[in-house]
Amino acid sequence: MKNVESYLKAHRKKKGALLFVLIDSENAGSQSASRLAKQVEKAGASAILVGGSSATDQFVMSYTVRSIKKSVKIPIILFPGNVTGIVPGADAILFSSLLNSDNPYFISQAQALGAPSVLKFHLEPLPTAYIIIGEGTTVWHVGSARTIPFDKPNLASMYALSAQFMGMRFVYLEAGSGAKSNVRPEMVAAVRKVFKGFLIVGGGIRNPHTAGEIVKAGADAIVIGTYIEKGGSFNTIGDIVKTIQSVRK
Ligand code: 1GP
Repeated sequence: MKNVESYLKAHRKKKGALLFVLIDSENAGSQSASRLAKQVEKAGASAILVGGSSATDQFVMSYTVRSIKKSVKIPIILFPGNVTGIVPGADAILFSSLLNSDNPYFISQAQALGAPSVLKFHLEPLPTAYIIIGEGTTVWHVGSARTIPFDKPNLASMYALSAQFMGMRFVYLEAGSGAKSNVRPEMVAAVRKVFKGFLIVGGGIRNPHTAGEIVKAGADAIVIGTYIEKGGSFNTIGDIVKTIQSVRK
């Protein structure tokens, strides 16, 4: 797909809010990944993210991307946890800087190392401020996050405003895969107040109610991974899509 950013913005406008589904190539075999992608596309997902902070096997990831690509029309967006998350065959990449990391590697060094591959593989870079909320998750550990407590919306909004000033067009508020708590709507609302770009929220979202509250607070897209990975129902995914679309319309 050409111009994923325009596609996302147009769909967001048309549908109200979008669901992205995260497929961790390390946990899903490529066969089941493509089956899963087909089912979530049918349930109304607008994009598939492939990656995660513990998905480090490039061969498996590349194979997974290619097999998903054959099964769905919605864009495949890489969601790399490191330079090893950059593989050919996807449509775009969340070209992210982990703004609240204590390790400069995750803020700008991995990006410099990975940029030539993004160019070589013709991946559309979506400039993303990645902000980690809460602690105890894999991404929190791997990314050396100076984490933002769930009850400090102001801190998140400061980072989001800096992202806005630095010209980033996407912000991703991340509670972490399988997080016990999701990012609170109050924090989403605080970020929405200052950030004009495309706002993604993920981590620990498992039901239509939570998804709806997060979208009502201002998210443009929510991300769901663990719920589906653990065999969650596709009917619930359909309900989540319906809920988030109706909230914003
Ligand atoms: C993780 O935000 C995504 O990077 C999705 O989180 O796996 O908890 O749905 P879950």
